[in-house]
Amino acid sequence: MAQITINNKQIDVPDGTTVLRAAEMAGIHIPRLCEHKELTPYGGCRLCIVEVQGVRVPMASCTLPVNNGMVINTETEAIKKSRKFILSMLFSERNHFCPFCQVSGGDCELQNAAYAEEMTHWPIQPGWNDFPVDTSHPYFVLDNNRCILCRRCVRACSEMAGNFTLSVAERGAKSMIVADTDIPLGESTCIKCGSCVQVCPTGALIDRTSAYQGHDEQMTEVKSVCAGCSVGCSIKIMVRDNRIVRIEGDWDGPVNHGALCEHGRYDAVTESRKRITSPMVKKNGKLEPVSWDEALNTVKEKLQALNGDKHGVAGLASTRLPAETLAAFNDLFKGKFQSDLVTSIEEGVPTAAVAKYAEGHENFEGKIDALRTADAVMCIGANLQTSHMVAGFQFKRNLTKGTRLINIDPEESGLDDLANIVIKPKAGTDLALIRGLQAIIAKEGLERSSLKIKDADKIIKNAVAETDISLEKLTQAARLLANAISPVILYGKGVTAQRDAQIVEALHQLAVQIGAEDSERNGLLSLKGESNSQTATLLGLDQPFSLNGHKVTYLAIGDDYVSKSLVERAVKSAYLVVQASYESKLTENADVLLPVTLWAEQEGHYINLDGRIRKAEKAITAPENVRDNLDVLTDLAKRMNLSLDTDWQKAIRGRKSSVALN
Ligand SMILES: Nc1nc2c(c(=O)[nH]1)N[C@H]1C(S)=C(S)[C@@H](COP(=O)(O)OP(=O)(O)OC[C@H]3O[C@@H](n4cnc5c(=O)[nH]c(N)nc54)[C@H](O)[C@@H]3O)O[C@H]1N2
Ligand SMILES: Nc1nc2c(c(=O)[nH]1)N[C@H]1C(S)=C(S)[C@@H](COP(=O)(O)OP(=O)(O)OC[C@H]3O[C@@H](n4cnc5c(=O)[nH]c(N)nc54)[C@H](O)[C@@H]3O)O[C@H]1N2
Ligand code: SF4
Ligand code: SF4
Ligand code: SF4
Ligand SMILES: [Mo]
Repeated sequence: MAQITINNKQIDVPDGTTVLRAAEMAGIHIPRLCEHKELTPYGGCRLCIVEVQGVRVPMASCTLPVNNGMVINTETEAIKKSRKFILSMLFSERNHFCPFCQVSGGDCELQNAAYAEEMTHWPIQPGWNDFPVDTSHPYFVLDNNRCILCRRCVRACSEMAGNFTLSVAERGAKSMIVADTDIPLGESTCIKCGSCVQVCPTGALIDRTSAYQGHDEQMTEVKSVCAGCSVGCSIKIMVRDNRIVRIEGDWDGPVNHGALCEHGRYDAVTESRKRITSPMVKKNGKLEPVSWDEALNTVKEKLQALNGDKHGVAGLASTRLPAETLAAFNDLFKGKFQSDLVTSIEEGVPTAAVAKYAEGHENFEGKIDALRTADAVMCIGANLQTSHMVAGFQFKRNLTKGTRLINIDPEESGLDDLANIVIKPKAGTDLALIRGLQAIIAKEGLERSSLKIKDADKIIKNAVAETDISLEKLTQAARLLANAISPVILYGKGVTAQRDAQIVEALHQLAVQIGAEDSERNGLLSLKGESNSQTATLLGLDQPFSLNGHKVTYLAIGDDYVSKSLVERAVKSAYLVVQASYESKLTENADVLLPVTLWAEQEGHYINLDGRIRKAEKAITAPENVRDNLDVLTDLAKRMNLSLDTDWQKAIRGRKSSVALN
């Protein structure tokens, strides 16, 4: 600990704390522009200068570590004067003609900093040089004329997204933010996560969809959870006039720490599917708008006519629906109707094998956080460049700092370019491969915990033969893993789609063997697909969807996308009830269509891939005549004199979880 004095206030702070952070702990705000709590301090804008007793020149507090006995002043006349001068310089370097800027009037940190110093004009004549404006990106515009070269965007791109697209070209006053080797952003390696836009303190990075749609103070901020995938990033939904204007990453999010991927940030604001706005019933081969009463009574009669036949109704629900809805759905069709086919849109592909193994090994999986400190990551059957991207960010950002990556995927994958070792085994040979790695580690004497493997040579030979990967390459991978201090094993659909709990067991054994799992941390993680896959699996909604003479099919699709293969299977059904938000090939074929809320129009709980149970909030109100997903199910049940079990917390505990729930 170090004892310091800031503005006559004494405070003890841990060694290594920066003066800026120490001041914050003491409740003292130091103005800053380039500094950001999720980014490495850079000391570029100099706005955070303070006076340190015994030091002649003002010091940038964001990069200055505390010293025991340090005496600091942040508000002396000299400091205030310097701050104004620094701001004047920043304003004069480029074009900051605020009236033309979309962030002017409340959302610009540069402008706000000037107002805080009671500045009303720029004492220095502004420069008139023209800098390039890059409009090639689908989601944002980069206007270098408004850039203050704080490099937050550059750091966000590398430290948050792990993408290293942005950098600074040229020097001094000519410096410019560029993508890759100074190519248009729209043609660059940018993965469109928008992190750079979120951190830009000025109007240099302009969000195309939300620009000029209102200032932050005119919007309601709803903290929620992204329903885009099983990572479960924390978000802030910015709403104005019942419209989602923008989605931002929540800096307090326990999984994402502010980062989002393209889907989480932009899908909701660029949605182009057509909403269903009225209940419909097929009459003479044509869907006709009807009242809710008529639609639900039609379904009720159809269901009651089944007379308890186990092949009567088949149910399928989206894994994007909240836990409350999934539990009610499960209780209605499995509990009350005793149907033999009640499942989810994912059919347990990402989760069933994991859940099966969990029956004997509850909570064997770890937390996403392990990725942030991993020095080696083995990625098997998961493409983090296209799916679960924010999970990928957590280690991609460290690949330039020594973290090593092994990518195991029979197909070309975006991760190959980033990996230290690329293994392309024959598809479906993962079990042999993992056992081979185990045997090599044992044979080389590198085990942290012995698996007591017999016949190692035979297993290794088999691995080489089955996978078609050389012994040298397998040995390289085995050594890298076994020698790591904090390894993580990540596996996805490429593995889980094989529906083989033995592969999960082998991966778990490997994790134990290399010390990825100990009392301190657990570096074994499966990617679970959609936002509520884990909930669906805990409810037992994870069998293949294969209709077998069922008379009625009830599809609670919500706002999910519908795959071709699902449509092909569903349209064969004798009678189709579709509960959905958007029109699709599936709704075209419905006999009854029930229009329902989408994720932001309803509230409810989600369990992400590492077992966090969190509530997504209602941010906007659904159009008239569109009803809540859960409401529709409860109303339907009520019409049949059934009362649904709403205790979802209890229902999900009917099965052992692969990951601790909290
Ligand atoms: N941005 C975005 N994110 C998503 C989704 C999305 O649509 N968009 N979808 C979500 C959903 S529903 C899911 S299920 C997940 C899927 O996310 P992941 O679990 O990461 O699955 P995939 O992206 O399909 O990647 C699987 C990889 O496994 C490889 N593979 C195929 N066969 C084998 C094999 O036999 N062995 C091995 N080792 N690998 C194999 C494939 O080539 C592919 O690269 O992503 C979720 N996240
Ligand atoms: N045999 C087998 N069955 C499976 C699976 C499997 O791997 N093998 N996977 C299971 C899983 S995990 C899932 S999630 C399901 C569905 O998994 P898939 O069958 O892989 O479905 P997708 O093709 O990803 O998505 C469905 C449709 O939605 C569209 N779509 C997806 N994302 C977007 C988007 O962001 N914008 C727009 N405009 N369109 C989008 C796609 O173009 C596609 O036509 O199938 C499940 N069933
Ligand atoms: S959107 Fe993401 S990947 Fe693209 S430049 Fe910005 S931070 Fe980098
Ligand atoms: S574009 Fe924005 S975030 Fe990037 S350096 Fe310029 S002002 Fe800073
Ligand atoms: S990684 Fe998944 S949860 Fe996170 S923002 Fe992207 S889609 Fe949403
Ligand atoms: Mo999925």
